[in-house]
Amino acid sequence: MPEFQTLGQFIIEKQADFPYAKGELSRLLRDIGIAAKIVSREVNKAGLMNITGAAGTSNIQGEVQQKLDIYANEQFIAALRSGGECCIIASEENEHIIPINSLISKTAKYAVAIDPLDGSSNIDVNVPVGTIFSIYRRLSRAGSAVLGDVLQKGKEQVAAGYILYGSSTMLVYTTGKGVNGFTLDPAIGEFCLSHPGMQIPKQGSIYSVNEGNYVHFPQGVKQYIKYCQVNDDISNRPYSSRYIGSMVADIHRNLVKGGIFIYPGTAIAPHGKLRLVYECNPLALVIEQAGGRATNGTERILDLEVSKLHQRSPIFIGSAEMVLAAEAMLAEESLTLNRSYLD
Ligand code: AHM
Ligand code: MG
Repeated sequence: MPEFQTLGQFIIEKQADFPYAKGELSRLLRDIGIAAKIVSREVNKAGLMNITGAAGTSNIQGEVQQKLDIYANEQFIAALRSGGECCIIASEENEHIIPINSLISKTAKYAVAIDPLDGSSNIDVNVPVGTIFSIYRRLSRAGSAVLGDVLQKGKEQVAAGYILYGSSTMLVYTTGKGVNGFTLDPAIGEFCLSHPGMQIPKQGSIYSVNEGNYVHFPQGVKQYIKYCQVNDDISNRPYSSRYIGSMVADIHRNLVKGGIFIYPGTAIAPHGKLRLVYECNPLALVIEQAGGRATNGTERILDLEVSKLHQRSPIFIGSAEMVLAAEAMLAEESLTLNRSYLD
């Protein structure tokens, strides 16, 4: 008997929790796991081969595409296309949705949104990167799938997760019944259950934010950062500041150790930087399922209306009590602003 349960065995076992399931979601998760292994192999070769650096193109956000962004995008699309369970893909790297028009996918039930390689500007310097994925049940009934199939509120996700290409490669996912983490054992080429039933501590002592943007932050965020830095034995402050600049890695660390990740809106970029459909929503589902909290400062991320594929949202995500404290300071800021209008 192997010491660890593999991802494949785990998925099949969990399928029994859904008595009417026909195995489509299980197969879709398996397809994502296969693409993850291929991308992991390539990421681990970065530096040895001519696969790092910019590809000479930009994506719809105007961001420089790295060669590995394009490679990861192709691998996930190919795996989802050939798997037959996905009818449409939305990717950070593609301006428009990618309908999958094969005979089998016409009846496929699931829509997938992905950020194939998040934080890829870090790849040249050997810093962890990740893949983020989000799965919805298809809403359209017949013919080709449509944009509305992926533009659903985050709370409608049937599964979501991420792959972290770090010191080891991990796949962490939820189907709405808790969060489980798997580590890739390179010797056998399998993801093995290493972190069952992940729970984020209610209170942590790490805050993650790009403080270089401090001057542009709303007053409430500035106040929360100052609060994190104040000496207080009872609440174990000052907290540690940890910011990798790879959202998956920052959120994974905070999930394991307890902490808050913040990417706020600013006067220059009121909606922040991170994308709702394939970055904020999937990570919000994972963190909520692990007992944490994710908001845009005032509203739950998973309840936000989605109107555009590449829509951005501010995000405050992590240990529930830390997110609540940050929200309270933002609320105080808007109260003060309202009062000054009335004066
Ligand atoms: P990307 O999707 O282009 O890789 O950008 C997303 C990344 C996140 O992983 C990370 O949290 C953030 O950008 C860092 O942005 P910044 O450099 O502004 O702090
Ligand atoms: Mg990204």
